[in-house]
Amino acid sequence: MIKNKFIVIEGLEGAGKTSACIFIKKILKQKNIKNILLVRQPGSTLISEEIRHLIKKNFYNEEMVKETELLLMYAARVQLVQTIIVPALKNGIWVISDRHDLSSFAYQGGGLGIDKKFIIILKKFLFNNLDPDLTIYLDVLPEIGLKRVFKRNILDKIESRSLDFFYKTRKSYLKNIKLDNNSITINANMNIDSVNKNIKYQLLKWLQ
Ligand code: T5A
Repeated sequence: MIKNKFIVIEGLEGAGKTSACIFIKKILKQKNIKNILLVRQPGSTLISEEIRHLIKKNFYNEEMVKETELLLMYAARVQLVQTIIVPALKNGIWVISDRHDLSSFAYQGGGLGIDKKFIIILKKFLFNNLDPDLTIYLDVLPEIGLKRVFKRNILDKIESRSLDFFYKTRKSYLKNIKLDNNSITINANMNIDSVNKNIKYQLLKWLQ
């Protein structure tokens, strides 16, 4: 029997991460893997969901500085990791997370320009290197991902940022994913059936 794993799905807005998490859970179930937990970041605990709300909110009379945004991401993350993810992994449960550290490197590092060294220090201090067994990066062009998100009509603070911000974020994703040997990149610009087909092929190969 395969040992339980920590799988992370990454990508820009509208890349299809949430859809992919549900699809991956279905594939794992078909492989007779029963104990699977889906989480999202920021969020998935009462406290982390409150922090998520704070992060996404537009405070019209005050700008949230980038360091505050980064620290809030990590506050939500450490709460989720310590209370849910680590106990689940210790109990043999498979964890699929919609985003993790790489999002902070891409958005707050690449997009907002916070020094990567500072994020590495935070990560090491908080998690003692809890890295995913597998990261699936859904690579989408910002215009295509945002077009999917725009269909929802209401945009949150981060979704309202410039195209330039999302290009910088994607550049950082592409740079960091190249350095990660435990990662798979999927072209997410295609229709959902083609994306799912590729995810399934790569995931089954990885599980062998
Ligand atoms: N953030 C988060 C940071 O800045 N730093 C961090 O460290 C972390 C953890 C989270 C926000 O926080 C930021 C990033 C985000 O701005 P969120 O609402 O969870 O906020 O945002 P996302 O995680 O980006 O979620 P989205 O819903 O916007 O995008 P998904 O999950 O990638 O996409 P999904 O699956 O919900 O699909 C969106 C729509 O597109 C369709 C779906 O049916 C759906 O309607 N779709 C496709 N359509 C056509 N072709 C495809 N291939 C499609 N795939 C999905």
